[in-house]
Amino acid sequence: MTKPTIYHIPICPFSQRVEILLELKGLRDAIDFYVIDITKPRPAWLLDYTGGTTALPVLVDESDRALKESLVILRYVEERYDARPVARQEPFERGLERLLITKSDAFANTGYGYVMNRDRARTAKFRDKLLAIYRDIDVFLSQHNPDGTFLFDSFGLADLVFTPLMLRFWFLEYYEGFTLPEAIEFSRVLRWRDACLAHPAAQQVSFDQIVKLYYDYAVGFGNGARPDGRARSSFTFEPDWPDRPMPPTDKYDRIASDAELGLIP
Ligand code: GAZ
Repeated sequence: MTKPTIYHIPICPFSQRVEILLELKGLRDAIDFYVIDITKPRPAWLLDYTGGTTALPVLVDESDRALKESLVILRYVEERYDARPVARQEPFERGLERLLITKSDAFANTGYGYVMNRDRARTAKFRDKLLAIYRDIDVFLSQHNPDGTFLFDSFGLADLVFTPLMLRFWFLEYYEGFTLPEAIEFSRVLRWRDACLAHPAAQQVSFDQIVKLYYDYAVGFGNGARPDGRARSSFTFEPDWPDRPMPPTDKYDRIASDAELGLIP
């Protein structure tokens, strides 16, 4: 191997983080990307690299050493290819960047919990929790860069950590009718979100792609698992998503068949 390889799932928000970072550095070709089909069992050689865990992305360097966890891989890429820094350079600003990043796990878990939930009695709780996190981010951005768009003057490390998650949350718009209220308490975070989603380095996925591929999540089945009665996962590469219809939105009442989702080759 002459360059590092990242084993990934193209639709995964965690691997999109690394793609965005490389794009910002103008180094999209510095790392090879190798697609793993999440609907099939992981190959043994991959499990050897990870010590048995199955989550992706995983980076393998030229000396055959492996790193996992997207936030760790981001730091590695940032520090190894340091000609065009994306992370802040000043220690205090780095601190603020990390502080915002610490909010990303709860943000991800809440959004994914919300889309996967099929119990109507719990829907409002997920919505409120997600809104509370958005409000908290609004406060943070308002405190540290009230008049700006991103956390600092340009799209940086903390912004790019959240962007793939906010893009995935298109599934909340489609399946839950969730949008951020146009209220004063969300105005700063709305400006940030809109600019993150529109950033040229973050255009790896589209609305229809997210909605179609994540159908199984919306009916409660994550990570390539298949709902009962279905032979194929909505994450399948064949037929590819552009050739399939938009899925039904009534996720609480029923689970669509392979045929209805256009999953039959
Ligand atoms: N912490 C890791 C990182 O790299 O940052 C997480 C990586 C990860 O979860 N990767 C997923 C994976 O490879 C794909 S993206 N899964 C296959 C496997 O065998 O583990 C997120 C959720 C969630 C469900 C799914 C995902 C998700 O909550 O996007 O919450 C954040 C998976 C139920």
